[in-house]
Amino acid sequence: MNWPKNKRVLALCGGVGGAKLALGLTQVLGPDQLSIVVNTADDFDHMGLRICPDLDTVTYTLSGLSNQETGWGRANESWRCMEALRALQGETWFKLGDLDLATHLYRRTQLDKGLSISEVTADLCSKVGIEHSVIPMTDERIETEVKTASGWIPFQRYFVEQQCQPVISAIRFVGSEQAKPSPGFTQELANHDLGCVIICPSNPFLSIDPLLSLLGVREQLAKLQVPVLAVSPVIGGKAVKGPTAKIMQELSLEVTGNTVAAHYSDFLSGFIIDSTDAAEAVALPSSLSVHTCNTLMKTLEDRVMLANECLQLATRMQ
Ligand code: FO1
Repeated sequence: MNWPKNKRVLALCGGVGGAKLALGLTQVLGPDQLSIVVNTADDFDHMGLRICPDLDTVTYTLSGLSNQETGWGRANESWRCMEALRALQGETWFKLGDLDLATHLYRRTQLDKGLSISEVTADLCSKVGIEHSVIPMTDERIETEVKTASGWIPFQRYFVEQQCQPVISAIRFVGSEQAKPSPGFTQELANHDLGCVIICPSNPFLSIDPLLSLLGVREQLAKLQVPVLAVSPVIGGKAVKGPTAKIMQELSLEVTGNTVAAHYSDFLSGFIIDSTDAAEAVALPSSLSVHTCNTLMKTLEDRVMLANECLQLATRMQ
């Protein structure tokens, strides 16, 4: 797929699922054709560090440093610090590998010098050889909380400590009411060379909604005159990874791609669903350009293929 050299693609992504398609896009688009805006609402303060899981997942994935099994953290990791911390009865519920700790310690020192999350992310990306722009959605603090029977709890306590067990009845992004998109995100949305927006197959409610909750983002996406595509994170009534399906059920939503398309209906113009869900296409709004293909990304080739399918759909829609 030869995407026009002078047209930019803006990818919106969360953690593991989104990072896979982001990697595929970096294989077919040059650094001046692609920017990736990443969710930061999973970020939290932990033992004096500022943990940015989705930014680190994308950075490690694009630089080939990521742990392929878990999708987060680094490959060839060791856990000596966690073992020593456990001996001290310190907090070990959130596993920080020895190599991963370097990222967190370095980020801490840079933030303490007054750099923004955007500046630190650009620095970290250049240090690991990433040429594409990886842009935090905002430089302000937004933190996802989920409402459970025991009240509102921080996202990582739900996701990691409680392994997504609690039933949730609501999700909120503390701090997002007045939070602005980061300078990089704002610039990409306003870029005259923007050719299309691709919403990666991340959890719409936990990973994409925080981006959409930032001041003016939904409105700007709705005004764009270029294709705004999403890849469904639901295949065959199940989510590929993580609590997407469970959350949809708990929010009394049907676990189908149609629910995802409806969730983005105010700005979506293209939708990609898996071939096994082709029958669902008839129930999608006729205003949507729908494409079916393999959306399950097991290999790098799958990631590249899906990236090309997205760009081909965007090209057909122009
Ligand atoms: N996920 C877990 O399930 N258990 C962990 O101990 C854990 C540690 C961790 C450390 C650094 C990091 O960047 C991510 C980590 N994750 C862990 C994943 C993380 O909670 C999720 O990737 C996102 O927050 C959800 O997208």
